[in-house]
Amino acid sequence: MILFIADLHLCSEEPAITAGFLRFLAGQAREAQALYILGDLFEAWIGDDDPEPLHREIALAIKDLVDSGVPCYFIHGNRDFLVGKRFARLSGMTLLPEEKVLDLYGRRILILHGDTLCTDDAGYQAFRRKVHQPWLQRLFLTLPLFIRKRVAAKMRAGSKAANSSKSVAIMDVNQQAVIDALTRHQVQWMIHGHTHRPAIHPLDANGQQAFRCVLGAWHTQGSTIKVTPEDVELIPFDF
Ligand code: LP5
Ligand code: MN
Repeated sequence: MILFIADLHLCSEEPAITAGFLRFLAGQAREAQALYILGDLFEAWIGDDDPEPLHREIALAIKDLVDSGVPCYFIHGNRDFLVGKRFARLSGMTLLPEEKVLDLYGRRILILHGDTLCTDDAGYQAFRRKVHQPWLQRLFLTLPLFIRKRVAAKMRAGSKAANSSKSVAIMDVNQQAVIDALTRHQVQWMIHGHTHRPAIHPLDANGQQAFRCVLGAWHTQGSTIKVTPEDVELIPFDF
């Protein structure tokens, strides 16, 4: 059994979510053969050198899971795309590229955060191209922490303001982008997060039955996708 989660948005202001994640790591995750975290584990990430105690607590809890024999993999989200090698080493997680195909019990599954599928959101895609430039990220990471915190807060405020005037449809995935991704990787399954609209959507991709599985965000409940030899299940659970 393989587990997938995304969009926990951990931060020190939401201790109930952190507690729920720590229970998940010490409990149901121990039964898994692997755990995949598909982005936005953290509410915002401004560099591995941020001394925020929560980050160390989370890293050590993940490390404990990895040391117990459950490998843990991470794909960056749009909030924590700056998670780097230092945090990966501390937590024992393996960082994956933004799209990865897994072969699980004979089922090929594309995994990704999901933001790249939201191609109708031109404003976001332009923003993403900018902040994904390696030179800009390197420059950002050289800034003093208090300045990085201010920039991140400005971005979060800008994002909230922009989202309030965007339609629900614009902020969901674009159907053609989904089909293109399935076609590019020659798969009939994908698992992603980001949209916070948990569901398993059957769809037709080039005349073939395909499935798009969307993880839920962790607000008042946890959300996980469980892949077994028989099934792919979306499971909400209490903290
Ligand atoms: O995150 P969420 O759910 O609010 O909305 C996302 C998209 N927004 C983002 C922006 C993030 O929230 C910001 C995270 C910052 C953390 C790390 C800082 C590291 C900086 C590194 C620099 C190299 O991802 C949102 C989508 C939505 O998902 C749904 O898909 O719509 O996209 C936007 O809101 C983008 C806007 O359209 C334009 C962005 C305005 C940002 C203003 C920038 C001001 C910068 C000032 C800097 C001095
Ligand atoms: Mn996201």
